[in-house]
Amino acid sequence: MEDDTAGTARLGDAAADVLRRNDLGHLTVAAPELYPHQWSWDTAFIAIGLSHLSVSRAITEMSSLLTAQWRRGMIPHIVFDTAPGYFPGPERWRTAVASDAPAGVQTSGICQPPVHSVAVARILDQARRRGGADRRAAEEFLTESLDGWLAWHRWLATSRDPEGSGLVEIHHSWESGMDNSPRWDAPYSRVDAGEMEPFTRNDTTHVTDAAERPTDAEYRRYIWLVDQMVAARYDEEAIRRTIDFRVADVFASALLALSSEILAELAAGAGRHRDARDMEEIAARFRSGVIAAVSPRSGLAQDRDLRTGAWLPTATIGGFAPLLCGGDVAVVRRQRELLLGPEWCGHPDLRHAVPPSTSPTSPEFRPRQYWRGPQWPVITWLFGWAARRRGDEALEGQLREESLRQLGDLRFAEYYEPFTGEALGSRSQSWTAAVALDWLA
Ligand code: 9YW
Repeated sequence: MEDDTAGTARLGDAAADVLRRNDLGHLTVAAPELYPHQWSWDTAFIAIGLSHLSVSRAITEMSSLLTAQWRRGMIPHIVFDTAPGYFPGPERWRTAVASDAPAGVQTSGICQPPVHSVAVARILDQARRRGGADRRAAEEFLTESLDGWLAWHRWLATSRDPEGSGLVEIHHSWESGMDNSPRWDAPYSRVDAGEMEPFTRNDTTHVTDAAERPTDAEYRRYIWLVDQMVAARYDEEAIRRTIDFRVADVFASALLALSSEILAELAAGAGRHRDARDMEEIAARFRSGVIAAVSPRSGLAQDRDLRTGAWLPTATIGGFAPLLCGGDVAVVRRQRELLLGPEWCGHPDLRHAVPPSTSPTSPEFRPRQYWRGPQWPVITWLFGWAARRRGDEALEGQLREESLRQLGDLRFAEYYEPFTGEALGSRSQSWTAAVALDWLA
């Protein structure tokens, strides 16, 4: 058997190789065939991985995402490159109907969770450790890009929470990053996709076992919502009045709280004290929103269907939002126990003790199907990173060790079957390789 050092070096080399192969120069595709474009939250994780290989390449990744920012502040969930074959592409998103879409670049018309300041801070840390030209480049990048990140957070805090509830409203499950999670089953059951322009999916030609992807019925609803947003010309108020899916997302809200806290630190470091205070306020508001959404019975945070007012109690990884943003010591303590307990990472049949996307004890759990059960390395990393930030090195260490064991198959899969450890979905997925590099650093 090879020793640990050789295994570690092999994993690091293989991960770096994935990022190199997926690199188009100005952006890294999320995955070689299935996702041949730039995705918003993938970019942040990819840049974190890249920062270990080249600080300047990591900066390029983040800058190229920012060039696609919409004029009111939204960072779009996809920035399209020229490769054909992804559906829905620009022709279905039709963002030219919007009044604030950027010129000269094609994007989708929705957003994804805000994790970008985590990447900016990580790049800066790495660059300061290296010093010299890297340090200068990263500090310059922070000065140049700060207004963009601030505008993004302000847009989320206003357009996506006009009433100041402390929860981010989403209009499509793609905005949560967890497309077909059972978190969204109840709200989707009220989305009645009617007559629509026909379409052909491409994803199932790349992932041969269609059972690992969302169903056709789910896709019809996904595209129905896209068409509804186009009809509303991507005007946020019009969308809120007309769209069939309006949900308060606790996981995105926790990430907004956490990222705003980090952005406040970055702004303060750059001498921008008023902006820092604004970000602290946003962090505090969304942290409270997340804590207020915790069910005293289950201990998990709940999303809320804003069309009916109903809380959504399904036991998914989204419920651990407080472990990302903190805000209540007792809630966090209980969640830590739950996460490590038999309904989650401590389930006796798991191959690797990392969080499944849905609890294996939940009736909605499906071990092979996308966000309905499989383990996603990027999510494991996020919980590990947040634990370390909170000072919980024991939790971080445990997640890191188990995650590295899982990634030792060198496939860099999009997601993994929790009981067998089988690689599922896309292989050579960029953000999976990126988190492997960061775990190893
Ligand atoms: C799709 C790129 C994206 C992720 C999402 C994930 C998936 C795209 O892939 O969505 O077409 O299904 O759900 O979180 O950003 O990796």
